[in-house]
Amino acid sequence: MDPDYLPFHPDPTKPEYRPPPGAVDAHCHVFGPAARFPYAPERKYTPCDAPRESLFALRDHLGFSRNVIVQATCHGRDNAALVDALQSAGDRARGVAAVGPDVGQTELEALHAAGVRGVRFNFVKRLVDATPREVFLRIADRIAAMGWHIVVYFEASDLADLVPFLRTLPTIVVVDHMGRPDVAKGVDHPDFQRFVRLLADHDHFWTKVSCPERLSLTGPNYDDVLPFAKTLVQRFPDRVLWGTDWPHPNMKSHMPDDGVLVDVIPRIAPEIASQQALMVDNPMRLYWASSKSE
Ligand code: 0GY
Repeated sequence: MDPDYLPFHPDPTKPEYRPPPGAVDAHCHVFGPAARFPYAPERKYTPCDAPRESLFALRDHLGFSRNVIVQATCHGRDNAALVDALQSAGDRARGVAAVGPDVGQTELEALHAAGVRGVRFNFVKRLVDATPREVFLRIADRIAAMGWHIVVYFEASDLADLVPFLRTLPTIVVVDHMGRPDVAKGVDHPDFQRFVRLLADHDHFWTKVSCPERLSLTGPNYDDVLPFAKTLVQRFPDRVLWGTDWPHPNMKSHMPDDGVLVDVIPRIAPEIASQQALMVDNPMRLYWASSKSE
């Protein structure tokens, strides 16, 4: 399979907004390089290689201190590229892995030592074949015992069906990309309000106010996505995370300039206190509460 989406931006601008000291890019990926870390045979897309060196250079260029690297479906349950990046980053990265229900305890402990603090459950139909919910629950029990949390990725249209299941998960649950709202419907639409209610009713639900580039119908500067992110930052200031989503897998319409994405931050979190929570305090609490060896 040839790469089937746009390559990441070769030369992102320097953002005007300076993230606070210690800022965390809490959603990004490493892909390959395929020669060293081959993509999973069962993958639904083949990304462009996006090696750790490029991620760390972007981190420094954008003014961030740390990364949370999330296992993407194109690497399946082979977390080798993720672990390699975590080890090379020292204390400056944590990870979210993909594991099966029968993952060995030794493997879980090795992932923990590398800096993994969560697993991702992917429900997006274009990205994965469906996993039975009892399998997810078995994984959840395994990783809850490690003190990890669960990151979930789904489309807004699947939320109503998923809510009863999500409520049964035994750990903190972080929802990727605001639950992928249909921004054409507006924040007052019952679909987005259902998502807001999920967070309002359950304080172990968090979300990433990320991916304006995926959700926007208008493109940069992503004005149509701002009300969604602002609502969540305002209502749940201590349960929101922000990430670039570099290298933006499967983006076909446009490839975002990561500097422009960083300049969205003060528009969704206008106060210094909310920026500090979003960029530093929340991700540090979730991912850096323990050192790698604990
Ligand atoms: C993302 C987005 C996508 C892909 C994956 O696991 C993945 O393959 O997450 C996507 O296509 O929406 O969250 O970075």
